[in-house]
Amino acid sequence: MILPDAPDVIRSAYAQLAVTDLGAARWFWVDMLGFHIQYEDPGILCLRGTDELTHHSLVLRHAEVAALDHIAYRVRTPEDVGKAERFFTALGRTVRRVPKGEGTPGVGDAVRVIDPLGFPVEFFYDIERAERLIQRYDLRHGAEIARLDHFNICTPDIPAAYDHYRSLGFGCSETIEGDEHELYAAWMYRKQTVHDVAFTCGAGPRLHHLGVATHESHQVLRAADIFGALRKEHHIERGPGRHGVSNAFYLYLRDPDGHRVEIYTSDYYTGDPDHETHRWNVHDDRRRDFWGNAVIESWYKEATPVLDLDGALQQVTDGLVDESAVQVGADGLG
Ligand code: 4SX
Ligand code: FE2
Ligand code: CA
Repeated sequence: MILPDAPDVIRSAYAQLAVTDLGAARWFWVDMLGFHIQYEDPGILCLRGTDELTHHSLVLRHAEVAALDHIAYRVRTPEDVGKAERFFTALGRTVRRVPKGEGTPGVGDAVRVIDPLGFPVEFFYDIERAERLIQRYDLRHGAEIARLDHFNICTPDIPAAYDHYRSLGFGCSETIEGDEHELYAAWMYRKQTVHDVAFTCGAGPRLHHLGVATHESHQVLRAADIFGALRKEHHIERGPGRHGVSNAFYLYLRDPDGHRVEIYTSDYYTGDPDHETHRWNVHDDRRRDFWGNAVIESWYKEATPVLDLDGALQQVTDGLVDESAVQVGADGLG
């Protein structure tokens, strides 16, 4: 089948999470991580980082069950929203138009789909602009989050995820592969960084984590120190450390509902047209932590369930490969 043109995706733009206690979520994301509130209404908070000039990069919506409501990609032009609609319709997927005013606050006409991996994904062009806070040093607090960097999703079939995102025009910066080049994980991008989306093999569709960027590694360390000082160290799951893949400095936290977030800084430029994929062997114990520190089991196994377009929880399918069972030092598992 010849598919219609793929929409021109700019970047991973925002995620909307369902949270069971908006006050607790606000403490975590606003007070501790340092997101700024752009819009607030009973039941919903729209948040952004200091560098973001659009309305939000994270939306927290109150619900009975914690879940991923949807992830969203911004596209280059209003016409690309129609392209997304035609592209996913040709794939036989569930596709829904969400006119301005009926979807997420601040976002104009959008299209929501259940993609071939089972994820609820929005494509939009139009979004309200926001005030520049990059030099409002007086407003900075907590981890001083600058922007959303990436989505990491759990999906059972990594080659299928790779093929789908290739068909949407994504490049591949890095992979983790077995001895026969079987894919355990892949990092894919539209903006000129290591990734907008990465795949962790496991039961899916589930959201593994949101990656949010700080400017400097000391902000990552400070976030960990603040959680420790407040006796809230149980929110720290993995790190701080240096990733092999991406070279970023990182810290994984769990929010009050268990949604995972990675504070991430100092990856690299990938924008040259002949940028080559960097391939890690799954037995290299520097791949997930460059210093060879163990990855704990919860990081491989636990993730956020995802909703369908009607707000119902989706079933998951088990992963085809289990990286945590591979015998390497960096896991301390297997
Ligand atoms: O654990 S990995 O070093 O493979 C890794 C995980 C690299 C970059 C990421 O953003 C990530 O979540
Ligand atoms: Fe990440
Ligand atoms: Ca080791």
